[in-house]
Amino acid sequence: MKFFHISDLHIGKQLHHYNLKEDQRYIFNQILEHIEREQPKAILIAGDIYDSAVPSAEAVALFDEFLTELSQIKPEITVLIIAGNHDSGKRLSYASRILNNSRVYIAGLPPMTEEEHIQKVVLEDIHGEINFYLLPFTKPAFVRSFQEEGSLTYQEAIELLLGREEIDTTKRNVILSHQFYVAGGKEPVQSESEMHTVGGLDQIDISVLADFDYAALGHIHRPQKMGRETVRYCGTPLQYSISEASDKKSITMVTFEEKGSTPTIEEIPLKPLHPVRKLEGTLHEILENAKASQREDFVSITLTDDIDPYYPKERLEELYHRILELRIDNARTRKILDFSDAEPEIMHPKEAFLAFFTEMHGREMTKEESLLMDEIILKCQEGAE
Ligand SMILES: [Mn+2]
Repeated sequence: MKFFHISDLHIGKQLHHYNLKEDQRYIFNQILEHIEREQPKAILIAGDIYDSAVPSAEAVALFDEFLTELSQIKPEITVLIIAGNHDSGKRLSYASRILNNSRVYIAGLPPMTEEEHIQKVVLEDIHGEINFYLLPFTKPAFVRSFQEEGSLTYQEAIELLLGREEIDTTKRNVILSHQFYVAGGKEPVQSESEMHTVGGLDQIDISVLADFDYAALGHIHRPQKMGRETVRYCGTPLQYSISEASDKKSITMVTFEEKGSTPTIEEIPLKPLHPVRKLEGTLHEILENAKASQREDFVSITLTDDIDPYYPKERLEELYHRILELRIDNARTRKILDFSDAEPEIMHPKEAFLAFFTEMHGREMTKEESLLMDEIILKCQEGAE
């Protein structure tokens, strides 16, 4: 059986104030094309469907569009969805029982009462059944009702929930989970667009997943295996921060044969509409090397000119239409950073401007310029009164 593993769609997310709707639609269409080509039996979406617990109408419409198109191109596909830490489990599972009729299974919240269990979806192939366990993002507080006294760690909460299930290890078992997993104390490689608790309290060792032949993880935005090949974060479908500029995004495709055999795992590359790039150099170098083909890309530019260039943003904007940030890294900005802890000093406006002018131009003001500045400051002060 072949299935796709994706996660952390973060529909509705903005990248430095840029709306990513078109970028997200573009990437969903690519995922749909790969589904048509590869014909997986299921698609697993391991949490963080939306970027916020209360997604915008636009975000909900975009996910609806994706599911609708999916059901048109491949009506028999099974869609397995869990909530992530960014989602509201309750909202996400709205109408989930009706959706089961369309083979869409959504687990918003983990079991919270004695009667409830982790949602299990059984699919079949020529080798028999595969059990898919849908474990949404879980906080220790969610499972409080199972615990008489004392508080649980994240690790204990997940152990408790998995311990309540009778997992038939003679069959193939797959889990969808959205947590911060570590492998023997080794943390996953992270990026700036994730969010987890400080101090590592949310860490869970992958040993809790020992009964599963494959763990489809969400939460960490870089694709990577955790410990063994079959415990994997698939990563986001798009670059969601500048720190992900060199990341290659992909769909993780898993093909299972009989129980006990190693599944085949492939990463199908996804190509963004507007890649995120980091550029560094003097203004002249960057203007000189700008490629027309990258004009629409998201760029983070670091200028290294010794003397701060004049109106750099305006000049760069002629060649790059989506500038995420513009930084200046030279002796002056480094000097400012070095002293950034010091108490700010309040200077006379003229004095402050003189210092600024000298830094910008690398020379003192002429007598004429200085007199002109006196006049300007006087006018400003009169105007303020
Ligand atoms: Mn996420």
